[in-house]
Amino acid sequence: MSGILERLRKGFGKKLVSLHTWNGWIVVILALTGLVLVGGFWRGILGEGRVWIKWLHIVVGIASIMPVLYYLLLAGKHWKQLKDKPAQRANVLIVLGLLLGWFLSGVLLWQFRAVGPRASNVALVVHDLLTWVGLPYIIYHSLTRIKWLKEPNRRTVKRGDERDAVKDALHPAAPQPVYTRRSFIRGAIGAGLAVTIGPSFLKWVGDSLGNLGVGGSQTLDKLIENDANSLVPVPQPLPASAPPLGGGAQGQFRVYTVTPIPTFSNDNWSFTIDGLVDRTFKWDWKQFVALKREVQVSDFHCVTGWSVYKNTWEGIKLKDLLKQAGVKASARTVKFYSGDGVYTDTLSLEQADMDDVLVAVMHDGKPIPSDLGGPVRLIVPKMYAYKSVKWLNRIELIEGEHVGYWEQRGYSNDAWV
Ligand SMILES: Nc1nc2c(c(=O)[nH]1)N[C@H]1C(S)=C(S)[C@@H](COP(=O)(O)O)O[C@H]1N2
Ligand SMILES: [Mo]
Repeated sequence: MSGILERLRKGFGKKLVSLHTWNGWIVVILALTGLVLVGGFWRGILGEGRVWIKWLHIVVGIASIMPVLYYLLLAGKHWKQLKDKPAQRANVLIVLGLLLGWFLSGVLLWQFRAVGPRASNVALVVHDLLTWVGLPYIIYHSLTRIKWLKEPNRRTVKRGDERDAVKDALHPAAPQPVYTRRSFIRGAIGAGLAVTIGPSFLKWVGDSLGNLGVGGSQTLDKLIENDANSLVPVPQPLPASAPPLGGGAQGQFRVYTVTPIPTFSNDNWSFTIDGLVDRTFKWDWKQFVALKREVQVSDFHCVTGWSVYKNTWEGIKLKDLLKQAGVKASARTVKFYSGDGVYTDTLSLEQADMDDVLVAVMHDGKPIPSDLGGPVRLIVPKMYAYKSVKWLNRIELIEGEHVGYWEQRGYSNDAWV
């Protein structure tokens, strides 16, 4: 009888151990793929490979519910076993909470189109928050449970230990270690994590409170408030822009840039159309804001999965600019330059002829702030936003082809949403 019980108990223990191992590997895969997905560094190196990593993250993320469900089947018994171990019970609850939270927010992110921008923005903040809290917790949990740390006896100096008493007698001045080696290493691991992750964590908390829209679209307001550009005159919105025809953008822009954010004033800003055109133009700001603008409402999609819906953009139709300059018959490609000196992209002449491609000057009735590519950025609603060159200041008509910044790094040249 007791033999059977013993065997059952052992089987149960084995199940828990293998569950723990599986879960550990799933967390490792999700953590690595997740960090690669948010890291700007990897964005550049991986290019299109990112799409695969994203799918791996989603598929493994969905699969991660299996060990949780399996555990829940065993949970009653395990819970009883942990009756006298409150720390272990707390650990179980924390880990379950993390896994379920990651899973649920992850599903919302995966289904961001279906659930809409508000839910997916909240989900992103929750997913990030759990990662910021959960990952250090799990790293700490794993590091402090490495085997040799669990065998402290040889390394621990215990008060009242006879040998120590003798030692103390022989060397009365010898300092008494206050901490055991194990607690020292735990403390060091904790402090190391706090120092390496702490500052970014605090910055992230600030940013995400803004992203949650505490007090309206605070982040956008803040970006506008912190506009580093100083161009006069300030463009005046058309009636369709103020109040914005689209009713105000829904969602939050993530500020993306591959360079430091450039700053413009009347002295260093101009807008050029050149290359294979009949008439080359070089406008200064005053001339440029006098050009005829139009208003459009459109959605903005980054390939990395976030969108901002119902933006009311005001600007000059690319089509009109090209008509004004007169495109030569030998031209095939429209090349866009950013004032950051690095970023470029292209459209074919046919794509550039689409009615909704806009050289935008205003967003929701206000000048586009420097962080979001102001004073002038390109908007190509039917394509992913990497086509939307920020700080646009030159359009060149060229004969051949040109491979844009992200296209050189693996993104498709046709960026249709
Ligand atoms: N000059 C420049 N333009 C750019 C980028 C950039 O890094 N530099 N990033 C592109 C990408 S990938 C996206 S998603 C959008 C992001 O616009 P936002 O920073 O205003 O949110 O700008 C696009 N245009
Ligand atoms: Mo993007």
